[in-house]
Amino acid sequence: MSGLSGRPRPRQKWLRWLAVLGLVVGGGAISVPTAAAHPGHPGHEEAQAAPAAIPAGDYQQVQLALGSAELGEAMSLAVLPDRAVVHTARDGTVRYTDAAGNTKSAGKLDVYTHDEEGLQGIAADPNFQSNRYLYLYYSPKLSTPGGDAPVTGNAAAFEPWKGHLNLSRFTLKADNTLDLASEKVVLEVPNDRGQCCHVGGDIDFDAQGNLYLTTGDDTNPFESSGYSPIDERTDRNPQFDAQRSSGNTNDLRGKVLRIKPTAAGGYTVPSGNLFAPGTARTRPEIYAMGFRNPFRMSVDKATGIVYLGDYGP
Ligand SMILES: [Ca+2]
Repeated sequence: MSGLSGRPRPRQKWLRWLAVLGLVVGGGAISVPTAAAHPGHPGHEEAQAAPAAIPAGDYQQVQLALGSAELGEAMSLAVLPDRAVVHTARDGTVRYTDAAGNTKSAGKLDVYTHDEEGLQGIAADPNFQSNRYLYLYYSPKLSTPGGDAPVTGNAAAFEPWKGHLNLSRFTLKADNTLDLASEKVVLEVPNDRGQCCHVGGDIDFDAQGNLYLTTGDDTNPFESSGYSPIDERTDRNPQFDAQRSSGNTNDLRGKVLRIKPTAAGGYTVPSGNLFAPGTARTRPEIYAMGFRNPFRMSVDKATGIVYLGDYGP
């Protein structure tokens, strides 16, 4: 899974998500075994405790989709009111699996896919039944150069690699395909492209209709010997310093963001976030911060408690 490793390993991803597709529809709550090799952090794997056993009787596994033709490099999913499932693949494909297990492509976004970028999370609007809105988090193609960004250089050298991710709202048409022309970009998350890692990108709603989005620290952790990536060398690509993102109160990366989408396609900021609107050098969308790659998240509707999986040592 790209959230764990420096380089995507598609086969492992879809194998894992195959299991998740079944668990979600069968029982609601998800528990997925952790542990995959993390090449940048030797010993990390061994340090993890064995996961607690899941009482088998609490879960029902229903296979909905199988194999790369039906899942692609699977990333995330949302269950619709009629128990159909919409799911994303990193190459930009949104797939629709009906409750009987028939899968089809619902559309494809044109995405930038260097390292872990591409299409990430998907969520259905709380009023999906009436408005047919889906929210997607993805890297639009833009005019970013191909290949890797330079590791060292100056600001001018790094400038072409500035990009962003979109949190966008789309309408799912009556035939269960995505209306690409319906896109409303709700929120842009500026980032740096061409270097690994950590996009985050899970989306969920609480019972008040607030949207929660996780964002990764957009920082390469593989050249700091297992310590925090806080490289301050001035000729260094900024993507080796998480102080600019995860540790920055004025940046949307390495965070849980919490906003209230509006009917027009924008958003307002609900009260109770980390920084009151108007506070100098902060972003009011920030609900929690200091994360590395908060790759999976679920908001408990009854309590508002956010359950979060932040990958990393
Ligand atoms: Ca990056």
